[in-house]
Amino acid sequence: TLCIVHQGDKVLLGLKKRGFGMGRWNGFGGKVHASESIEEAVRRELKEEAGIEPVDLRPRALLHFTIKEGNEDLEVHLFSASQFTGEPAESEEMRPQWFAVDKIPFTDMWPDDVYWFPLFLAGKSFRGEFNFKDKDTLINYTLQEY
Ligand code: 8WT
Repeated sequence: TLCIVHQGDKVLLGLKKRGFGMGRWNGFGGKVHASESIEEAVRRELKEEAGIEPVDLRPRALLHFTIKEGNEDLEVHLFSASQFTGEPAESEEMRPQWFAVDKIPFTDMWPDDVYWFPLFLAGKSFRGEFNFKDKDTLINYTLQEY
């Protein structure tokens, strides 16, 4: 799961402090546990990583990632929220920070983000497929709005 909180011209991202994607700004999310639904996982991760609870969670995209080296294959359910309760707070995993939509730090994000963020910010729903050689090298991608 992945959740991006946006309010007007601001987007809340977190700097991943450890593990997969360390050093990159990203939405909040993680793996779905066996005992929970996808939406429950989004809520849990947002609370754990950013200390907030979404009010208007909305499914926005399905993103399929492969990374050739390491045999990664990830199906990511992307959600958005614009309202939340609580105050964004740093966790062991993430350092939250607001960014203006015209100052999103794409060079310090996953290489796929620059392609789908514009659709996301335009309020669209979409499906994306991104194939990487390694975690820094995007080979090809497709994006389909719906
Ligand atoms: C992304 C979160 C990701 N891209 N944009 C990601 N956000 C395996 S490639 C990839 N996780 N993983």
